[in-house]
Amino acid sequence: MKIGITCYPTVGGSGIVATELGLALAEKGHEVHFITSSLPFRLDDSHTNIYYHEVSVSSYAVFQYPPYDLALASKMADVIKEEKLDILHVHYAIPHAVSAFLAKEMVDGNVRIVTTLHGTDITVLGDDPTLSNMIRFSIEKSDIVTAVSDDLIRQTRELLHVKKDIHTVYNFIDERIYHPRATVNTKKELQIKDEQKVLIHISNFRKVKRVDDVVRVFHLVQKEIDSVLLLVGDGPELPIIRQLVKDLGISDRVRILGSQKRVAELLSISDVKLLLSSKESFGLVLLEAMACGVPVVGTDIGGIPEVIEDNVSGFICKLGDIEDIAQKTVELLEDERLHENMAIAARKRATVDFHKQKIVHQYEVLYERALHDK
Ligand code: GMT
Repeated sequence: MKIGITCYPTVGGSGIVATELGLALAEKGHEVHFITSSLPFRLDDSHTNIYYHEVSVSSYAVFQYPPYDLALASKMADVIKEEKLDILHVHYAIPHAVSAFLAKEMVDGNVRIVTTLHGTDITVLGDDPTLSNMIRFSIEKSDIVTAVSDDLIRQTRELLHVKKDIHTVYNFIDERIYHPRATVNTKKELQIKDEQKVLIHISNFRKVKRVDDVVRVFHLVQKEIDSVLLLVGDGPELPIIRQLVKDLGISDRVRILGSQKRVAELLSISDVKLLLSSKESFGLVLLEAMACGVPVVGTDIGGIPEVIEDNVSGFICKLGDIEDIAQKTVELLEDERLHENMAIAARKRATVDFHKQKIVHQYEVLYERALHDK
């Protein structure tokens, strides 16, 4: 098939999943055309069957806001026509599914639109009265709609009253990157003693990630267990988190590492990963940790309980229940046998239930269906 992919090309989970999907489809022999504002993270020109079409926006004095969505629609229509695309797979309803709808109109309907919902477009924007009708419209007008968890489908129906069929297609990771790595010097380099346990949190430090809860949990854990917390990523809450770490007097035990490319290496020295978000449609970082053999502790919200099997590959805790989360984390770190069993179960879950080829095949089946239902 000839498949166009549009996503936010930045480092976020949706961009990673869209890029990995494109790469996997190209490896299977499909022709893949990325139509994005810049080269997606992890994509370069060394891949067979992959093409990149950059969307550029003209800025004229009359435009108070440069019309990216229209430039994208126009570029999509050009690529559909020139490259004879069968499928245009857009990640995020706003603005990508809307631009795709316009592009499809411009080419007289000669393409099928597949829209994947990743979360923020529904759980945050779906509540915004200036956008909710547009989001619903773009979903209803797509030929096939997928979401990254059952919970996201539930929320889409609840918030937007969408009637259309939505298929759950879970996220996946590239096992060639995420697997337990041999790490000889990493602990030493980060001034962590061999015997110290390592907790890790990775996110974009938005309010919904509740990184303050992570720090408060660690504050309790380190009283019981000799341990260090790695904070990986950057975002608006980081200054507040830095201050909290100082106020709690744990600066010597917290390593604030900013954005890092060597995530698999950092996960490989970690004993537990915490994701305590208040909104999380899937939690790709959980899968990354699990694939590296790291048990995970997450909150009982969104798609997190669909990723972590409670008491098997990690623990599911009540949102904001700092004491219970700390107690479960201590239990996991103290009980070697429990930790080993959970590490094995976590890796198995990530690499079997969320196996890349299995998920990529699910998308292929949906593409076929979209073409068949023409
Ligand atoms: O979590 C974010 O803030 C980034 C956002 C994105 O656009 O990548 O993540 C969303 O999509 C990911 C990939 O499907 C999911 O793993 C994340 O759970 C989801 N984030 C939220 O729902 C908050």
